[in-house]
Amino acid sequence: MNISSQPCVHGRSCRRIAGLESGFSLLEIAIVMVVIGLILGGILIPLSSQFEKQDRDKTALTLPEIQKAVVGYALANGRLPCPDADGDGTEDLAVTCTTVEGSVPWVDLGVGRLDAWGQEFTYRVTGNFADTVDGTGCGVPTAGVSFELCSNGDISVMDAAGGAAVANGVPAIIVSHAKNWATTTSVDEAENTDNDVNFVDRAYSASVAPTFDDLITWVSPNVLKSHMVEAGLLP
Ligand SMILES: [Ca+2]
Ligand SMILES: [Ca+2]
Ligand SMILES: [Ca+2]
Ligand SMILES: [Ca+2]
Repeated sequence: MNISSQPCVHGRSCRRIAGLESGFSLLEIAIVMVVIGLILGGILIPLSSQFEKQDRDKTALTLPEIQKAVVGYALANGRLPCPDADGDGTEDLAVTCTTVEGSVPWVDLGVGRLDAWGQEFTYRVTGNFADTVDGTGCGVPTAGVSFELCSNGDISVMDAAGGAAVANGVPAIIVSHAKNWATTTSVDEAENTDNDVNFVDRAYSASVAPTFDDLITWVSPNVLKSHMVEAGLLP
């Protein structure tokens, strides 16, 4: 900008201001970029948190539906469903379950296949609650029912890997591995992917190690048995 070509009532002041303008231009751009960065960060970070919350809320509503469907399946069939082992949504068994941990058999249960992040729910069951053998061997079996009032599940839920018990004797559990499915390095989340009877259910944490975003629900053995007794299926 040519200062002398600009109309100016106060010539000396204008020259000083114009000089400052050309000196500030780079600084101004930097400031504007920082401000835009702060504004975008201030918008996008809460926005992504909001989207994740929506996904978590949606999945948190689906889990109890699956839990109810598992109990309903037991009322209709006298046993818990086996997991789906081959990805077709139907349980896989021949007398005993093909695998005790796999996917929720969503076709048999009539529930949604995927969580809000597009991943199948993990489902684990105590094998002798889901086989076609009456009872579990703890008492006199009832014909047509795979478990008894004295039966206990083999799944344990803890508040951390190697931590305190949250629930014991659980016959069936359903897990959404949430946003970071299969990429976790958290020991508490690894406990939910290592295909054994121990699971962790604890508070969400995205920043403090070990992080945790899994969503979990399980079938209480006592709730299951009380439904079976109410339905006249167990004595
Ligand atoms: Ca199957
Ligand atoms: Ca059985
Ligand atoms: Ca997870
Ligand atoms: Ca485990």
